[in-house]
Amino acid sequence: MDIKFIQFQSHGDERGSLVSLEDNKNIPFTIRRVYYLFNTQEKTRRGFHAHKKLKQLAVVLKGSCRFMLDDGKEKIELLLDNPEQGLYIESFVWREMYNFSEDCVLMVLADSFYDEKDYVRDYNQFIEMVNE
Ligand code: T46
Repeated sequence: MDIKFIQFQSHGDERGSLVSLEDNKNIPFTIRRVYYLFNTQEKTRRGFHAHKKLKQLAVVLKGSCRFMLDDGKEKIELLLDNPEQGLYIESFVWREMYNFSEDCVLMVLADSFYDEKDYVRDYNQFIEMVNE
């Protein structure tokens, strides 16, 4: 599986760091939605779905968490712990998130509004769909 991390330019000086995210510039789509996960529990595993069309970019603003990405052929585990980079997640990739640090704030940029019909929440159905 081709894993794409996007490295952001960080404007850092003695006052701190600043990262700017812009539609179709350093973000490879038009941003229609932003959501973030926080107060996550270390032992909790979330996700367990793929999307039919949605493309997203996940950025850990604080702390860390792990992602397991599965395209139906290969499973890859990744650590997100750097607010200067984003993990690009295309459609038809099963994802699970876990090992959240206590202070984890995970922001996700999405190219569409929330639509439950875009979710594939059954793993067997996901495998059937990717093999079609
Ligand atoms: C994804 C991973 C990384 C909304 O009402 N609006 C929204 O924009 C989102 C994302 C969720 N919701 C509701 C739906 C559920 O009742 O919030 C609740 C929790 O959502 P979910 O169980 O889907 O959360 P995760 O952490 O399993 O998955 C989320 C995103 O849904 C998903 O697209 O890729 O984060």
